Amino acid sequence: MLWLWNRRKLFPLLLLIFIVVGGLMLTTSNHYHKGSHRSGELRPQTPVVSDARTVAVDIRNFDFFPRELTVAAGARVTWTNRDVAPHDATEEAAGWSTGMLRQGDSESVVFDTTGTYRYLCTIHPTMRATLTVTGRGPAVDPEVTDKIAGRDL
Ligand SMILES: [Cu+2]
Repeated sequence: MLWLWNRRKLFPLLLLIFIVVGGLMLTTSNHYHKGSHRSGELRPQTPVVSDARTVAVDIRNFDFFPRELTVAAGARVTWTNRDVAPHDATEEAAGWSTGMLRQGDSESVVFDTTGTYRYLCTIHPTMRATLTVTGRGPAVDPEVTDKIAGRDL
């Protein structure tokens, strides 16, 4: 009789423990999954070529958009941080940098010298991108370029 009484009390308690532990495991794995974008596996992106005088690069989800950008010499490229986390865009050869950008901050760099610049975020070195400056601007519909860059999305 005593055993039966205990068992009846024990069952709801065990059920509660299962629910709490299961919920915690689910939450933990979910957080782990959300954090996986920092592991260096970046989603593929379409390279963007722009002949515009001013070109925008968005920083969001620990990534640069567009990650591969080609602009014409003399273009002003503006990086804007859309993340809560601070980011920067710094050339690997340390030739130029936006400096640290907090959420919503923007910084522009004017590129007069042709070449290919590889840059990264110094706090999150898995965030890497390439900027190519060409001598002449290729004929690209700026509206299409804007769509590819995600500014209309
Ligand atoms: Cu960063």
